[in-house]
Amino acid sequence: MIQIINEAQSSQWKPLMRCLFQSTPSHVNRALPYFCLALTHFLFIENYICHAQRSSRPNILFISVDDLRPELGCYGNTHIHSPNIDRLATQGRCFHRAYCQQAICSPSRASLLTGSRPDSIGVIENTAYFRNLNPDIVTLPEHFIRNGYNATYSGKIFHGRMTDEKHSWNYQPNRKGLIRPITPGGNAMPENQKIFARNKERMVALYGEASSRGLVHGPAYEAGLVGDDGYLDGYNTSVAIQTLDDLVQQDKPWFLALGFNRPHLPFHAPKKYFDLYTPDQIKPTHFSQPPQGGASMGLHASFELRTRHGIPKAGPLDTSIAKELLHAYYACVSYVDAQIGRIIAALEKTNERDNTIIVVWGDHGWHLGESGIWGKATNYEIATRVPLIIWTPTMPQRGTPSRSLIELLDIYPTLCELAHLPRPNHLTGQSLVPVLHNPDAIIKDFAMSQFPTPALREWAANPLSPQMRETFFGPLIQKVEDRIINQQGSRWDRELFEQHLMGYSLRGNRYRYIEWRDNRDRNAEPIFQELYDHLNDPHETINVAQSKQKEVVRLSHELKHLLEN
Ligand SMILES: [Ca+2]
Repeated sequence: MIQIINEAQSSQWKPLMRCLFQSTPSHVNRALPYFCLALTHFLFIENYICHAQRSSRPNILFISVDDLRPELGCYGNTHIHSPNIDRLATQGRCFHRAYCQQAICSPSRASLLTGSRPDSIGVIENTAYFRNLNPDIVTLPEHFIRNGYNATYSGKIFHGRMTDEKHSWNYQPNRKGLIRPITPGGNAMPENQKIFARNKERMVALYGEASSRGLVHGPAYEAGLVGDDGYLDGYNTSVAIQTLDDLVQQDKPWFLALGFNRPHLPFHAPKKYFDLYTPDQIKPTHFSQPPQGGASMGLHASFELRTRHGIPKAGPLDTSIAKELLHAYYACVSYVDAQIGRIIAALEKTNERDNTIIVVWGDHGWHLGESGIWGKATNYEIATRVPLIIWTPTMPQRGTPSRSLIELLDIYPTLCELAHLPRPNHLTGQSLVPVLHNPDAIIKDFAMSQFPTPALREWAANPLSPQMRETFFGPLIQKVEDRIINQQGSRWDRELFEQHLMGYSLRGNRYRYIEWRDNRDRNAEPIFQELYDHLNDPHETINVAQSKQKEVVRLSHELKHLLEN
């Protein structure tokens, strides 16, 4: 086809060139209409070639949301205002049993974007950079670049500064004319900026270097008297929209990633999103106790939240703070939902939606008081289950959700198959295309997640640092450690529990099985086992491992098999 067009193009050009280079003024007058006609044909054919190149491969709009649990309208939570995500779910495939591979930002994102398990790439905590550990690994956007795409991002896709600029992105976002909001410490309101500055001064004076390990923050939430672009998520959406308008003018298909920072702490959003909720109608969870007989190292002490101004540094949160935090989290969800509405509307305006695949995913869940804690970083359902919605231009049975167990690392091979790209050999996941074709399809029996000693390694493992024991968190860290020693007795060994203990969590159809292992010896007996029966106990309130040994043996065998393959 391209060859025929090139020949056609060339035959159009020959008389035109003769006119331009061999003509006198009178010839020019006579040739002018012919010139215009040829030019029009040329532009049409050029446009056709560009469009043909672009439309032979679908574009990808890849939307990530930080710390978003599947508490959305499309997951049956009618108290949440998420109309844009809900609409996409009714038009596409909403995955009701999607799980992250580790419930913390960097390992979850690195796993999804490399299509590998956290163990395989060596990224099991926030500070490890997958690229340093795996210099030649090909990431998802990098694979698209290698196959002729422009790939670019706005906002948080990889974690922190580990953005893999050299390999994963090849196109500059268009920020022209847009003003990045100035929000010291993430705060838009002057009074909260002052609290942040005072807190910083105080922490540095009290703890010196240790204060830089996450102790300096303003309030946990803020209802900002600003517009959408008064916080980064709105601004990043505006950047993505401008960039999209550029991308559609190029002669390559595109991979545009837009990453939202909310509802990650601090729960800051424009006030209009707080106003969508009535405080009196917000209900804290009924399941605020740790699971009976659960692993003492499986739950942390909500360190990350407690670093925020106004949150108690120890003990349970009272109901009024719990309700305020829930309100603010919900406001952040609605704020992000509105931005997702903006980018999808912008895509529709470009007339490219019919050739674009849309993916919306959250990197992990979040305990909003469930099991008595606030934060991510556990192996339980509430932290590992994530929202995932995929929309394609041609999928059947739109709006019918899937109940197949799936893992975030399945996204990479899915997008390869949808875009007709070869599947890189290093990928661990399975393509979700069978589920996109048929919502009843089941592609796997288990979703696996992992987390090393959450009690000590939440909040970027800061509780492990010796300086942290000198801060106001010292007594809380000691309490957490005492709780582990109390349950584990002679199995307590500081080096093991701080550095080598890994909790592996298998979510099957009925059960969640968690096995705590010494990762130095794959053949050693498990240190502790947990089993939760979702048929009778969907909120994981009782560890039934002791009374269901047959299931424990079966699932331990399945886990061993998965770890060996
Ligand atoms: Ca996150």
